Amino acid sequence: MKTSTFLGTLAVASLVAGAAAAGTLDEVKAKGFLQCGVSTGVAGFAYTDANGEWQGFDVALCRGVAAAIFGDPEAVKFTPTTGKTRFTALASGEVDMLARNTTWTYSRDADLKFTFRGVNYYDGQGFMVPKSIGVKSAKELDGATVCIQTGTTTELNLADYFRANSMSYEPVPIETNAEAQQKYLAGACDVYTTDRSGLAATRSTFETPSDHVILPEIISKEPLGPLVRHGDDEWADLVGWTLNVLIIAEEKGITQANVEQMASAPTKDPEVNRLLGTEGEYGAMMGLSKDWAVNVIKAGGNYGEVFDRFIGPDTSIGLDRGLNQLWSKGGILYSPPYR
Ligand SMILES: N[C@@H](CCC(=O)N[C@@H](CS)C(=O)NCC(=O)O)C(=O)O
Repeated sequence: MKTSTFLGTLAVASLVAGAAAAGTLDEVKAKGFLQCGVSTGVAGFAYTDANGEWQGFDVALCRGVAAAIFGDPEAVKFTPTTGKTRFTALASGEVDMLARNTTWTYSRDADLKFTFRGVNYYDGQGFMVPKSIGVKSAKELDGATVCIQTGTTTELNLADYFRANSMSYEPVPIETNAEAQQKYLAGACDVYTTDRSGLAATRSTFETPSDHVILPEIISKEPLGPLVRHGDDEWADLVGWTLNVLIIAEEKGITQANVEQMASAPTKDPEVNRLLGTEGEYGAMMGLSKDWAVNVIKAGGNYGEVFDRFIGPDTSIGLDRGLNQLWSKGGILYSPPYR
């Protein structure tokens, strides 16, 4: 009896080990597409275009991972998630990864059991108010009604900030950015608070963006990045290195336009050669093709190109690179070496 229970346990253990060995990459390959969790909609970051296609800075990361695996940035389906639903969607396996302005925090690692493998946007929390109310600083917000998305770090930082400054506020809880926008414009709250990138994105969709000001205070660190479930390091590697490829490509001047030409023969830069597969067998280490990084860069260009296309100074969102500039140009964007 004991022996058979023991053997039974062993069988289950080996089944589980087998399933774990199959891993997310094999599952994704088997179904033929990546299932990527994004937000329900934030201009520039994740939105559907006139053709109903998902686009944006976060969406580009999903497309990069799809390109890494399948050589095809279209081999991805998107699941819109709110601040609240995103973590259950990932934990339950409904999505293979999240790329959705999600802040890397201790408890999301240690308690929720997720793995963040990099930051695609260094952000911080801010406040937006209608210019007409004449507020110049967050310190003047005592007693304000504040639109705030539930299930976010935003909620927690807001409470900390008001308490630290001995101020009170009345929260107006909302589920999605669209709802926040609608409530804020209807005057249901005096203030909208979220990541500053989200404020810029939301303001860009207003009829008269200049009627609204983003206050100077940045009350938190919000390192936003892609995440996966704990327990599949190979999958975490793949997602993390897809982001790293985009960063290294910018460092090395590899662009969507020149990547094929640069990959056609070895260059004088050994790291470029390793990255583009003209030297070594680096793709195989992750179960990918030799030219996987070429496909990632071909999908939407390097980090800087993706930034400029969707959220940069020449877009309606108008974000500066700031901290998200390469480390070699005064920012903190930095990838470990590809070797
Ligand atoms: N970075 C914060 C906040 C993330 C968040 O949910 N921000 C809102 C405001 S921009 C958002 O993305 N909304 C998208 C949506 O409602 O779908 C977190 O990880 O908790």
